[in-house]
Parts: sequence; structure tokens; C-alpha cells
Amino acid sequence: MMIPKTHPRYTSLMLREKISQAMKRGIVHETGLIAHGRGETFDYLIGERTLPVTKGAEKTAAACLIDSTHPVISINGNVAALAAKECCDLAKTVGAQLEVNLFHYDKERVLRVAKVLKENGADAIRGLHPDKKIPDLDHSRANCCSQGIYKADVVVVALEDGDRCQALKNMGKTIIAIDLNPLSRTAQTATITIVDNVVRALPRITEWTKQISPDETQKIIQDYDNEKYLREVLDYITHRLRNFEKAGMELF
Ligand code: PTJ
Repeated sequence: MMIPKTHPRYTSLMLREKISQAMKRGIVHETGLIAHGRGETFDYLIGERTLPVTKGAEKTAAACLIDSTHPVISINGNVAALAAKECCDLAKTVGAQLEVNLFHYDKERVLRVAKVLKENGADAIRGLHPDKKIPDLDHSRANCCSQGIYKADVVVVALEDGDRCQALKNMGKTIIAIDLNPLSRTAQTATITIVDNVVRALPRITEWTKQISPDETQKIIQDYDNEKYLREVLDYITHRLRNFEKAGMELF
């Protein structure tokens, strides 16, 4: 469908179109459309832009990635459809691996997701031959690679489910979650949560990794409080909703 650039909801409609096309090409699972819709709701509530309070979370995520010895970015169907290039750029900048990890496992879809990553500049992609399991996880997201997610010290996840996030944390890993829903189990469980759209969050993290010097990272990480950040996001959303009647559509 042709969406005119002048449409007030152009960016949002383009992302919808991307997801819809990617489902037709067998990259996104059909339930990925529902997940996307849930994300849109929360994106609407934060004004479809990166909140000023999110800067600290992005900066801390970048600091963790700089400090990490074995970072991995986990890729599912929606992430590949929306932000394959952004994932590849971040991976290249911080020397991270990309591992395809699907909730609705299907070998053919894994290959299609890997192809999208390749087309967007990925060198090596893990997840094609998982040989390990994340302990205490009863679904296919437990499958991972011994030299990838299993060994990782820092894992970036987006559009994740809370139980894998918890299971990865139980393995002692630092989890950077990108999730528009500040109330989700993933958001509440991750070490660092970035409440933002994956398409905006990833380039901003990449940018931060170029701006932070290695001797700053420890202080940035120590000063960060994820619970406080999530409270600030919820306060922002509450304030916005409370003031809707006064400011009207300006707010939305
Ligand atoms: O490709 P697969 O098989 O691995 O399937 C992946 C999906 C996305 C279907 C699966 O992980 C899923 O069902 O996810 P959930 O449980 O619906 O969680 C998605 C979370 O991501 C929700 O909290 C949404 O608010 C959030 N979300 C949706 N779109 C975005 C997003 N967060 C950031 N950016 C988005 N574009």
C-alpha cells in the first residue's frame, strides 16, 4: 500500500506495513502482528518518541556493551522485520554476535530471518544450529548456541517474553531489554530496560557507544537504577493522561 509522506501517522503506518509485508514473506509469525499492536499502544502513550528519561537507560546499555566480553543481540521475527540494519550496525560497532532465537520455532523461518540479517550486513549469524538449552525454560526459546547466547555476558533482547529474560538473568547475564511496555515482565526483570520502539532505541544505543570512553563505563553503570527509571516512565505516562483534557490532542 502506498502511504503518502504527508499522512500524520506516516511513520507508524510504515512500520505496520513493514510488519505486514514481513509476515507475508514468512519472517514474522502471525502473532507478531498482535505483539506489534500491543507495542503501538504503548508507543502512543509515550508520544511515539524517545522520552528524555530514557537517555540514561540507553547510555547505560551502551556502557554495558562496551564493557562486555561476549555480547549477543537476540533476533526474532519482529526485530528482523523492523530493525535488521540497526541490529547489524550495533553488532558491528560493539563486536556483538547476532543470534536468531524464535519463540514460535520453525527451521525455515530461522533461515529466512538469517537471510534478512545477511542482506543487512551481518557477517556471522548464530542460531541456525542450537546445541544448548537455557535452563528452566520449557519452550523453544530455550534453544541457543553454546558459543552465542549460552556463553554471552550481555544479551540484548527486544519484544521478548519475560520468562526467558528471567532465565537468562538466572544464568548471571546482564540483560538489556527494549520493550515499549514498562509493565511487562521483561521490562520489570531486565537489568536495563529501554522503554522505546526498537527502531528508535537501537541507533541511539549505537550512537552512545561511540560517545562514551571506556574509563567512564563503570561509573555510568553504577549510577544507574532501573527501578527508578521505570517509575519515571510510568509517572510520565500518568502525567500525560491526566493532562489530556487540558492539552487535548496536542498531547497525542
Ligand atoms: O518471531 P517469534 O516467533 O520469536 O515471535 C516473537 C513475538 C513478538 C511474537 C513474541 O515474542 C511475543 O509474543 O511477544 P509478546 O509477548 O507479545 O511481547 C512483545 C513485547 O514487545 C510487548 O511488551 C510489546 O509492548 C513490545 N513491543 C511490541 N512492538 C515493539 C515492542 N517493543 C519495542 N519496539 C517495538 N516495535
